[in-house]
Amino acid sequence: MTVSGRVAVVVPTYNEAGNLPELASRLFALDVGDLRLYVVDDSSPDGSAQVAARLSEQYGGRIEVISRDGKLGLGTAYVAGFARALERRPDFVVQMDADLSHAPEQTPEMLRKLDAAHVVVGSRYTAKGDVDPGWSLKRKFLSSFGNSSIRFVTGLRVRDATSGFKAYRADALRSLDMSACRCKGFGFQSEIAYLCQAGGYDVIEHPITFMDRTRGESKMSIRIVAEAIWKLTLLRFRSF
Ligand SMILES: Nc1nc2c(ncn2[C@@H]2O[C@H](COP(=O)(O)OP(=O)(O)O)[C@@H](O)[C@H]2O)c(=O)[nH]1
Ligand SMILES: [Mg+2]
Repeated sequence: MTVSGRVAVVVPTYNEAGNLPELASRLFALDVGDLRLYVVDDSSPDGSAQVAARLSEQYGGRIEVISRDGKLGLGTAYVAGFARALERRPDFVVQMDADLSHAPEQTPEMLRKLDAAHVVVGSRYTAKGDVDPGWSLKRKFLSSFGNSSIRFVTGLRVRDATSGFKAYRADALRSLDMSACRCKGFGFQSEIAYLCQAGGYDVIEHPITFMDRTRGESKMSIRIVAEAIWKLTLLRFRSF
């Protein structure tokens, strides 16, 4: 069943030139009526922005590239990308990673679930959700421990509190005050989930299997994780 309505997919990129062609081809093959892709690139040295611009020509201008001057972080990339995407008045907005860890094929089902909720989170930690079968026990433990710690400090009810794969009704996304977001890096994923919960929106989860990237490198670092936990703890105290 075709998903009708205008869908904006926002994807931040830093050195994802090798992943963008497959991402675009899988997204534009979906049974979604009107889909546009917004690539927010931070002057990637590997020329991701130029690759995105070439792909836009190939896909009839359905890709918009937002180029920033330097590596300013995933959180601020999303704030800029959402603002640009909302200018065109879409019905729905999707956020996902560029590295194909989030399967584009899950998007239509997540959009359909927006019939019954304001926000749908692609979740590893709900029934039938999973992580890459190649993950070691140690990595699984660290990921689920990190997730539980963040849920504990923030009071987030969503089981996958750090997921970067989400679909929003555009009106709900537009109403969030993202200027209040403190995390420049990946803590933004939890911070925006927190804004949705605090705003009283219905947030439901859709099971996904998170697959490791096969091209390029992760930008995750201890510094980024530490920033997330520290700032999310402050956020929790501010809200009292
Ligand atoms: N524009 C921008 N994108 C970023 C930045 N850091 C990470 N990304 C992108 O955010 C997504 C998730 O990052 P990734 O390194 O795969 O994180 P991981 O999956 O947690 O290891 C990918 O599409 C990255 O290219 C950044 O500073 N700026
Ligand atoms: Mg990744």
